[in-house]
Amino acid sequence: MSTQLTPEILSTLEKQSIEVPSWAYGNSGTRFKVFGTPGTPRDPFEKIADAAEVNRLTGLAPAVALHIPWDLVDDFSKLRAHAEDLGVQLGTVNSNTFQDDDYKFGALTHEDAAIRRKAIDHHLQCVDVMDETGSRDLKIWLAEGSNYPGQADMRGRQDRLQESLQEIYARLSDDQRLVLEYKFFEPAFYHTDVPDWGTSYAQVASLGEKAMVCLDTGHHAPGTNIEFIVMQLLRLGKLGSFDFNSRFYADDDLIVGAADPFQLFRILVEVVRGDGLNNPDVSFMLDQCHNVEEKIPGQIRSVLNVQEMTARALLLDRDALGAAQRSGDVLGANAIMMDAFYTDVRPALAEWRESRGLPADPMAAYAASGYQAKINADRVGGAQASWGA
Ligand code: PSV
Ligand code: MN
Ligand code: MN
Repeated sequence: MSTQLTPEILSTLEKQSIEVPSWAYGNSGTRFKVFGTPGTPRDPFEKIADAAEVNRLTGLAPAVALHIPWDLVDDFSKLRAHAEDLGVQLGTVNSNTFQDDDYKFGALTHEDAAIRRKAIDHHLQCVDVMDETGSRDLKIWLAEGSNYPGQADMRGRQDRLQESLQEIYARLSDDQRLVLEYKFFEPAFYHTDVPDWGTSYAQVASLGEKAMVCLDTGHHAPGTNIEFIVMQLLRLGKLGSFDFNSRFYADDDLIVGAADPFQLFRILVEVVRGDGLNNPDVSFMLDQCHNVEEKIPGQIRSVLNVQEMTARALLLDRDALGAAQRSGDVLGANAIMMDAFYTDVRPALAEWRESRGLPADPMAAYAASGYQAKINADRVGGAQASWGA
């Protein structure tokens, strides 16, 4: 076994888990076109089966996030048993207040109490689902905001948001949490009600300990130093979860680590620095769509990218870095970071996977498994699941 990855690093990597989103397995696209693909799941049970395949081949993805109502089923205990039979768990429950005409001008922030009531009730229903699925986290991303200056009373909306969140928070049991995701724009273009980590932090801090911030890596303005935000939220004890993905322009939801592997490395360096790795308070999730590539291999590639970059972050020589920082050795400190980043850990990880009974190359193993051909043949008829249905 290669000595590059020490036993200590390997035992840390062995504990890593990354939750995958049910919607990654459905068809998705842009506002221009959603491409259908053979073998796409037709219901939540089939999405879970695909997610379980990712876990079987990588040992990295033991939980699947659900989206309500897209993944609504009559009996969640059956879905839970189905997941457990396949070796995975049902994870975070995502609410959805962005596909209903009533929410055109807001949901939890709406001026009309009846619409706020409906949006709060939807979240309470999500917590009911969590009770049945055994999920810990309710993830709230809100598509609320305005398009034109003067259109909305931004201050009043913050107040109503807090009131609505308080009611949802009060419904959580002791072992459940709420994570509030921020996003700087889209679908609203002038103001967004939870645009940044500061707003999310302010909203959740006044709720209580069970409310945390969700950081989606694709939800920042270009050039934002995301690892600084990671550091700060960890320092404040309020980083509840990551939605990992990558982006070139906006909320592209591309494969994590594909657009900017160095940024992913820098984020993971701060995660390790702030004790956020394998920390139950800090969930690692993917929030991605696979519009043109195959979905299951897309998810396999994604969790492997997170694992690879975590290994590189763990290789960082922190003692040497600390010494360089303290002595003002600017270039020396930077060289230590770059040494870790440029270390190719792929052969060592492949060897290590094999030693644990996993395929050395999970992508190749999937291609050889026959699973895709089987689902292509089996899943004919019925409506294919898509992002949004
Ligand atoms: C919309 O921006 C979004 O991509 C958010 O990141 C959510 O996490 C996701 O959809 C699922 O609701
Ligand atoms: Mn997200
Ligand atoms: Mn997003």
